Amino acid sequence: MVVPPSPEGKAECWYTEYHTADLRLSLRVERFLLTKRSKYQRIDIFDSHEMGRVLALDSKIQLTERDEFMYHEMLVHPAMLSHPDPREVLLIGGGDGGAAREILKHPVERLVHVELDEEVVKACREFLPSLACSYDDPRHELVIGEGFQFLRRQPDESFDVVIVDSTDPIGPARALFSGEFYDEVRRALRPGGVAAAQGETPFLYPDVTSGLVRVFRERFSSVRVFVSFVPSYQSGMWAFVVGSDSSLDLDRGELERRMAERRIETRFYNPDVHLGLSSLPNFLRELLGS
Ligand code: AG3
Repeated sequence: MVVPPSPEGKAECWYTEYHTADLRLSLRVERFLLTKRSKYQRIDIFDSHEMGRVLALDSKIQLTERDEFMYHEMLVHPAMLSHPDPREVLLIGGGDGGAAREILKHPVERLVHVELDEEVVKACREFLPSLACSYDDPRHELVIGEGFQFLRRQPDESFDVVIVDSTDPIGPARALFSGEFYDEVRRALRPGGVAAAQGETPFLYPDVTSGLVRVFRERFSSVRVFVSFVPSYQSGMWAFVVGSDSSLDLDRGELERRMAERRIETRFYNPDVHLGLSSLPNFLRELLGS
């Protein structure tokens, strides 16, 4: 294969992810650090020039060091701050550790973290220490296994918050977008509990986002959709869904008070972002019917 030279005349290596048959994103690679096949998937970790270190699973970019805070903070803090006193939290997926890192910024007593693929945890502990930094925290209990099965074995009302940090709804992660799965999530939540999940891109895959929102609305009396930015994901526009049977209508003052009380420090999230990004643009009001 002939590698075309870069504008500076150097050989180039690009990592390309297809977002649709007609749209793709490419990152110029500095060097590959890990390429392996686990029992479940192919794991790639590489350094890119523009976005820092990257984790990809089955050729789908899961995170880049440069923009992961925009994803993990929006997955975790709207849900955690919507609960007045989250003590026991369940995290499903997110073996890279980014969501766990954000959850443990809150004064929780216990985080039960269920991840399918031990090899992802191992790889991220070695190559992505800024994400996989809470595995040694005594509050962080890692369980290697399947999230759905784990939930089925949980007694009712075990957790204050359940957060789902899944891959795209392909293969084993498809179940994590289903009504049956959220029946279990709901059962595992204590009264006033809060559930949150990543909702994919409503710009490119509107049916996936609206399907997940429907699943939440059928199960929780209060549902909020946050639409944020993650430049390295498909289209850059990303949804996060939060549901509860308690009101999710917190005002700025209450969010600020909770954030200050818990001494949460963030780079992306703040109460104004919380309120602004849960106000949907018109094309999404039409899609999601709100
Ligand atoms: N999980 C959602 C990533 C989806 C990106 N999809 C893609 N590139 N095709 C991210 C997990 C990070 N903890």
